[in-house]
Amino acid sequence: MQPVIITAAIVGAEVTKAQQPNLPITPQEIIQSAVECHEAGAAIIHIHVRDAEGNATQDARLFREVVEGIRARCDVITQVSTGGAVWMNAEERLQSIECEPDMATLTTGTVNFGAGVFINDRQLVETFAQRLRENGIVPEIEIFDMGMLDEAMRLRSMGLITDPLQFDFVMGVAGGIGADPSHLLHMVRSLPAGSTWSVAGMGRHQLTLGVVALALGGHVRVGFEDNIYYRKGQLARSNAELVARIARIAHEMERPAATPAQAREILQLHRYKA
Ligand code: KMH
Ligand code: ZN
Repeated sequence: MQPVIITAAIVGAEVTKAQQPNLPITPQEIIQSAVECHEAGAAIIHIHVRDAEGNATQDARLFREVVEGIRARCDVITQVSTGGAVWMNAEERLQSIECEPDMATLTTGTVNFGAGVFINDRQLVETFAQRLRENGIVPEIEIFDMGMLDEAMRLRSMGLITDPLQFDFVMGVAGGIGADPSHLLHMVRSLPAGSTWSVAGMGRHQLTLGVVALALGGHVRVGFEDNIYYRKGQLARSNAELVARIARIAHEMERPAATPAQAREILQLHRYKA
């Protein structure tokens, strides 16, 4: 079986320190958490940043500080969020790619997001895809609902994204597709040949859908952005604790955690590099 690429989504835009006291907020805390996750088996760090008050921001300088700080300490793949938070406009959201990350997220449609709306109209999505392409940044296509897959196929036919495509199925967001393994199977079966995929299950589904992904040959995302608990009623001590658990289970299932170098090969990240 192929090694599993573990992505650690260590900050997010919505979780607060009040909910999870071990949430990394400052650049130094985020860098430290990224390094610990790398040591625990993560090959990709999905990055959001926070301002001095702990609020989500897409401040380019903060992203640069975090990405450069991570790169100074390990070779883990840096993947910045272009999603930001639901209250941000497109221009604000795109600032994150200025730090020349390895990858960035690309959500291909609008979805209800709890009480908010995560707006990704066609013009925004096409602009984001174009900007990633121009800057040699490999997109991870975030799928919050089934129709977003069709929109991704439209971008592919327009030449705005090219194979092999990497998808992340975000499942269990209030307003998006439910965290049902049968939905996951249906989406996986709809992918173009040669695509790679991971699953990000919300809350308790992080673990269960992660295990389903391991069995199906997919990759897995864990971390505080999607889930703050180790088990019901018990907060996780760190992002790395969640990474280490899925790495242990993966090892038992003959899916060793991919190194960043292996993940770069699997995702063909080198295709954009000179
Ligand atoms: N915070 C969500 C509204 C991404 O990182 O690209 C969007 C999000 C997706 O987190
Ligand atoms: Zn995110």
